[in-house]
Amino acid sequence: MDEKETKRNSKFLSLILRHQPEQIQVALDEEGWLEISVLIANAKKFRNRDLSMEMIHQIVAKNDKQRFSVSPDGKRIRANQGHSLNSIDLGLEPITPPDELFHGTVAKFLPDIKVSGLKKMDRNHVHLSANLETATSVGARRGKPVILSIDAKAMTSARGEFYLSENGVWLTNHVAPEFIRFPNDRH
Ligand code: HQG
Repeated sequence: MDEKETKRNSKFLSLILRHQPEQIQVALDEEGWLEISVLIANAKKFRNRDLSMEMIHQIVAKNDKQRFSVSPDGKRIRANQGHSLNSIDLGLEPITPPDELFHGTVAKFLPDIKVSGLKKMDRNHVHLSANLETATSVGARRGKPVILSIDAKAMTSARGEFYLSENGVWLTNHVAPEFIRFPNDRH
């Protein structure tokens, strides 16, 4: 698989494992797992896409953001985060976050975020990161990045819960505006 094909297949796995498994007539289990053999067979049958066990293991191992995991027995695969299917519960336990987390977005969303906070939008969680670089590249997907700082410590004290995905993305259900510091806020 060359780099282009790897990327194309990785996007296909994201589509099936996060958003639309029905595209190849499969269902994920409640924690998001799918049998790799079924994935390969149905990708061929319904999309005429040639995947192999080796290619899938290569994508899982090399993926730039470690988006996927293979089960300990090597038979199943799931996306580590980013789902829009609300039937999926990754089974993550709440964990104490660093005092400060970051979220990268763009200016046009700020008026809404100032009023209603950070919402999950089409995904199952709000995605946050522990470092500025990641937040900057997440925001840059949509234009000039604007970085919001999240007072995770205060949110935790207020009983907010955080989860850490297998690939290091911090997840929560909602961030209320009072826990967000906007770039032009005085401090
Ligand atoms: C914004 C990628 C208006 C939010 C990335 C974001 C990440 C609001 C957009 C992962 C809002 C949702 C997630 C509100 C939030 N009003 N806009 N109240 N609250 N927003 O893609 O965090 O490559 O669902 O700021 O790297 O951008 O897919 O979330 O701009 O890790 O693996 O609504 O997706 O990872 O967009 O990105 P998204 P995100 P992958």
